[in-house]
Amino acid sequence: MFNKNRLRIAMQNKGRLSQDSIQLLIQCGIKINLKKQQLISFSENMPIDVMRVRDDDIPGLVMDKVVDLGIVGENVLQEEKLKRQSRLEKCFYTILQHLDFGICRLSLSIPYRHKYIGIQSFKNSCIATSYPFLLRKYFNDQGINFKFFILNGSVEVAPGVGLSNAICDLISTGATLEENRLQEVEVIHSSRACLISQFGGYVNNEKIILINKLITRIKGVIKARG
Ligand code: PRT
Ligand code: ZN
Repeated sequence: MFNKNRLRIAMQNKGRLSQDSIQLLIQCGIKINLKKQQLISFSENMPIDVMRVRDDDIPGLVMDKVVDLGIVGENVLQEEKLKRQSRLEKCFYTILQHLDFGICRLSLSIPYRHKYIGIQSFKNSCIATSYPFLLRKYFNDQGINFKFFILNGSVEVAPGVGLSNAICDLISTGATLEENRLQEVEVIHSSRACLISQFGGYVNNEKIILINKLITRIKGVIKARG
């Protein structure tokens, strides 16, 4: 069980952000014995507990005040924010610190063989994505009608098998696009991992002191890594 007096941090269990998130805490001097199957781990030298979950659950755990802090990609954070706003659910949070990993962009890509003539090319087209809310906001802001198809993995194969005309997916090196003969044509959101907290409402002064200490250390680690 979580002890409410200890600082609770949620981070990704298995995936692209997990090793970097753990490494960051270690470099901040937090001694933590992470066991593979364990959802919650406890620091031995600081009043900090770590909860390891799927990245999609992290913004909600922070917004619902289950944990104090979370390490998550801005892409996942923004998607959850738009989802909650569309349902008139609460979505209070603060980005305390942008981090130096998880850097990627959410982009629109189309097959190589199609000539891109600007954003109007997407009018009434079908776009496969795992980020329907970010995608919808982008096209609503531009006043363009489109259809979307939600895929939670292997989005890049959708145009090749005739599921969609285009995709809206994360890119870091561009190798996956190349393998699937797709070209990136518009960046709709730039992202990196960030440390987020609950919005205000801290009654526990010791937690505020600890959070500030952690942020100072994180800043130091990022600076030292250059
Ligand atoms: O299981 P869980 O839900 O926790 O994990 P997940 O499978 O949803 O996410 P995961 O581990 O793949 O990614 C976690 C976070 O890492 C994302 O939310 C981003 O914030 C960040 N990130 C950074 C990326 C990438 N770079 C990235 N390249 N997430 C995914 N990709 C994928 C992309 O979807 C595509 O399939 O990598 C492929 C493209 O990579 P390149 O290098 O070929 O361009
Ligand atoms: Zn996920």
